[in-house]
Amino acid sequence: MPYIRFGFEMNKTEAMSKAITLQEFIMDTQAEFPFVSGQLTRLLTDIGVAAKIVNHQVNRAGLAGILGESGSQNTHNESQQKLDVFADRTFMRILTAGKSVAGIGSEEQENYILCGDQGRSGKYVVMIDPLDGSSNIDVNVSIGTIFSIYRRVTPLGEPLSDQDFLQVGTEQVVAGYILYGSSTMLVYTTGSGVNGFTLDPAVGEFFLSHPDMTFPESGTVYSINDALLDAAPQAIKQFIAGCRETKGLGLKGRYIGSLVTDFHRNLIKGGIYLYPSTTRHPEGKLRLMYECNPLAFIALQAGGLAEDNTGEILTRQPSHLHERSPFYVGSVNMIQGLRSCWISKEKTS
Ligand code: P6P
Repeated sequence: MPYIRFGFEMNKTEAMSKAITLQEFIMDTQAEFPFVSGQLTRLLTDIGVAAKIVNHQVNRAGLAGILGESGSQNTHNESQQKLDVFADRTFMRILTAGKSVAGIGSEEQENYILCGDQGRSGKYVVMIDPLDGSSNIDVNVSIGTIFSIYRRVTPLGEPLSDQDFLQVGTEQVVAGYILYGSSTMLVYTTGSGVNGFTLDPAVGEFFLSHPDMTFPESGTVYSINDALLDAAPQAIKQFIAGCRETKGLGLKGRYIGSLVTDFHRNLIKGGIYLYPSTTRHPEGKLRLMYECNPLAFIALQAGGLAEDNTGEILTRQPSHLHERSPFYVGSVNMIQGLRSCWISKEKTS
C-alpha cells in the first residue's frame, strides 16, 4: 500500500523517514471513508489523547499510589484495579467530550453508557476493554487497551438501542489496541491494513513506526495457559501436543497472561494465541465484543486468521454486551493446523 503524504505517494521507507505522526496519518487516510464528516477523524484523535493520559499513569503507577485494587468490583464481580477504574473513566470522559460517539460499551460498566444527548447525535459506538491484563499491573508486566468502533444502527436523532452495540464483528469500522509496554504503541486498522504507532514521550506524539503490519504465515510461538489443557476440547489438546512434538522446529510456549502483549508479539514474530472453552467455562473467558472481535479484525487485516470453536468468529451474532467466546488467533498456517485438529475431532460447542 503506497503512502500518501501531503498528496504525494511514497513507499514505506520514505514514509518512515518522514516521521509521520498519528494525527497526520489519520488526516492523510481520512479520504478513504465515504461520506467522511470528520467525526471518525476526531474519534481516532481522541483515542490517541486518552491513550497518552492512561500511559502517563501506567508508567508511574508505583509512584502515584494507584497500584493495587480499588476496593470495588466490576460487573463480572472481578475486583477492579485502581488503574482499571482510571482507564475506564479517562476513555469515557475523552470520547464523550469528542461528540463523535453516541455510546460506549465497556468491560468495566454493566450497561452501555449513552453519550451526550442520550446518544442521539454521535455517528459511532465504541466497545472497549479499558485496561486488559490488569492483574499484571502490580508486577510491572505489559498491559493494554482494546477498542472497536461501529457505525450506529439507529438513525441520528433517535436514542440508541441494544442493536447499536450487538453488531457482528464484520461491521467494525475501526479496531485497535494500545500496548503499554517497554514502549507504548497504538496499533489499529480501518479495514485497509494494520499500522502501528510508537509514542515518543519526549514530544508526546505517536509516530508511524510499524507501517503495514502483517502476521508471518507461520510462527514458532504458541500462547496458552497450560493449566487449562486438561479441561479443554480434544482438538486443542491434540494441537498443543503437536506443537510440543515439533520442538525440533523450535516451537516454544510463551504466555504472558496479557492478551494484547501475547497478540502483539505473535503479530510481529508469528505465532498463535489460544484461550479455549473448558468444562468449567464452556463459553471461554475472553469477551467477544471488546477483546476477540477487535483483535480478530486486526488479525484478518494483517493476513492472519481468528476463530472460535465453530470457525469464523467475526460473523457471530452477539446476544449480550459481555458475551464470552473461545478465541484462537494468529498466523494462518498455525490456525489452519488447529482447524485440522477440529476436523479430526468432534467439535464441541
Ligand atoms: P488466565 C487478562 O485477564 C485476560 O483477559 C487476557 O489479557 C489474558 O490473556 C487472559 O485473560 C489470562 O487469563 O486465565 O490465563 O489468567
